[in-house]
Amino acid sequence: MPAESQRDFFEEHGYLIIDDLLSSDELDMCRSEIERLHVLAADLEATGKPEARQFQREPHAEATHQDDGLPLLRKVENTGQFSEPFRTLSTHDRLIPVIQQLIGPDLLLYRSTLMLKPAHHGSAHALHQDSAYWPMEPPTLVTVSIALNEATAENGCIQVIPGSHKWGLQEWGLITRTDDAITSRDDIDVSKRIDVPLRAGSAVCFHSLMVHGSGANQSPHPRNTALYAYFSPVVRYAPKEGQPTQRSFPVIAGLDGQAEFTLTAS
Ligand SMILES: O=C(O)CCC(=O)C(=O)O
Repeated sequence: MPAESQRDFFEEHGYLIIDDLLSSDELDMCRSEIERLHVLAADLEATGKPEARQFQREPHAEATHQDDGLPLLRKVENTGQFSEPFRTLSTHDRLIPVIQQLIGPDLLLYRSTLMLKPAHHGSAHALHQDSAYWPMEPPTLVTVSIALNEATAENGCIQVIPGSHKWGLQEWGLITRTDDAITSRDDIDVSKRIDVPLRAGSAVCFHSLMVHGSGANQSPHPRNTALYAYFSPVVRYAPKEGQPTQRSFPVIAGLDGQAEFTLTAS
């Protein structure tokens, strides 16, 4: 799709698919890095290091460990801190021009996360808007979720309600993550929800007001994704009471090539 049509599609529907973003070599590298991060999680836990908190265990699995003895994880936050390959992936040269088309040339990174759904275990993620939880205004961030394995309805691919980024910011409460969670709200027409299946290496970008979630993994295949949220420096940091008044974010593009940019609450 030409760049201009990509932007039009995103503005109309709130999401955009990028087919075949990663090569098979890049996918292999991501998969071995995920294995290394599981080993690291086990080490950090065993030695009681505070960084272990960035590695979240799958909350609804009966087992605590995979068959190979490594912890059953559902999420790794701030991957750039622990992993050079996942830090580099946030600057991928086929991805960044697409994000720049959507929100402009200067890009900061709000979040870098691995969302892991182990085979048979990965729990669902109830519908929500990311901006309901993020202290950033206006709510115009863009997240990309890169499929590191094939993502299907059976293994819990992303689900979206197309056009819901135009609903405005709403309250969603605590995000339910049980096996069958769809939404904790009774006023949402879930019949409009669609699955976004992706080939391994393809990606979906979505607006931070897009209503989205994901199903449980009921399949024998893992569903692992690398998730990055970007924003333009027109977005302000608006912390809630008790949160720090300043926060620094990695610069991904523009802003005179500086490594980090610090935002202060106004
Ligand atoms: O990747 C998923 O399963 C859902 C992720 C998600 O909705 C989020 O982190 O906001």
